[in-house]
Amino acid sequence: MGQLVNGEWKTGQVAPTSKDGSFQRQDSSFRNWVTSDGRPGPSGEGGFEAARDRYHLYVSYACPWAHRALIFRKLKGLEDLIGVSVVHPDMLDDGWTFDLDRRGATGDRLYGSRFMREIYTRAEPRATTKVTVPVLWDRQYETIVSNESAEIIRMFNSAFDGLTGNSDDYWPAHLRDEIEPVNARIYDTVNNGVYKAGFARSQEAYDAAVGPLFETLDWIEERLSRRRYLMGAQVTEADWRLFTTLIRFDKVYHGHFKCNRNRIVDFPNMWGYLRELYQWPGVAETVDFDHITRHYHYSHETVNPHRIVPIGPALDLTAPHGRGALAAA
Ligand SMILES: N[C@@H](CCC(=O)N[C@@H](CS)C(=O)NCC(=O)O)C(=O)O
Repeated sequence: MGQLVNGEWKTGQVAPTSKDGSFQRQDSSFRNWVTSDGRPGPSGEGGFEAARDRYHLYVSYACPWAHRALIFRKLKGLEDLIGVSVVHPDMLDDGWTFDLDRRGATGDRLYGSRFMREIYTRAEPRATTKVTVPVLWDRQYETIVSNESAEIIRMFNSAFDGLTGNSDDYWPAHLRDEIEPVNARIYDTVNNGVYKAGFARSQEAYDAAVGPLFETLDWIEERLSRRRYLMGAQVTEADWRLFTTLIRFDKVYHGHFKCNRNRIVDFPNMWGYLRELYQWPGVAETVDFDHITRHYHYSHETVNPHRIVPIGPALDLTAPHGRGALAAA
């Protein structure tokens, strides 16, 4: 584990923590937007016009943030337009690598790099940044468009519609005001909450994370007893953002990150909902439990010093989900 400082790789601690032992996630450093006509998006520079074969996605199958981007690439029919490279699941002193000795790891399909950090220094030779996935890469300008998954999925949601003819909308205008606070709560207490619990270096920091995590899961469980999806009858980005944490929960976060008040299988509504989303056309192909289980247990030496990768639990995600019977309101 490390990061780039003026283009040089420096190894350091696994996860940034503050004085009180709480985990601090750093903001992403490349924040441009692909748009249908190349006009600038809400942040960064313009000039990134949607086009076939111009953009490339670097992901890890292990990473919940990268997983969002992979799901949107699938749902929006972007696979023929945007290529993908998958890093090796082990993230050790060299950060993400393009080693090939694991099924599913593809290597760097554009440049044949050894390390993910080379993609960052190719964009900015003197970069000072963490080297995270996902990265949306522009082959034309040879630079990083964005390394912020929340924004990459919004680009994928609409920027390429004119090229794909796929106008499925997971961020519909009439629900945006309602989606925002749900995203914010789930991001803070669930998506990032599991990391805050798992990387806590004090009892207080752990308690401060794990309490709100399960309060939010209780709140979601109740909501899903009345609504098929978080926003009601329609699947939105809020569901896909939640999905990537739920799908990792029982396999990884429950044990490795000590998020063990309950498992997802203990929440009947959320468990059915998780199975429905997993069974959504194309989505199961984006889930690689081998990379997920291996990455966390093998890479986080401070959490699991002997790097022993556990056996289970077995989950039957293909069992009928029964969610169709729920009133859609
Ligand atoms: N805000 C980023 C976070 C991405 C992120 O933290 N990815 C992790 C993997 S799950 C990573 O690449 N970590 C490498 C590191 O922290 O050095 C996003 O949502 O895109």
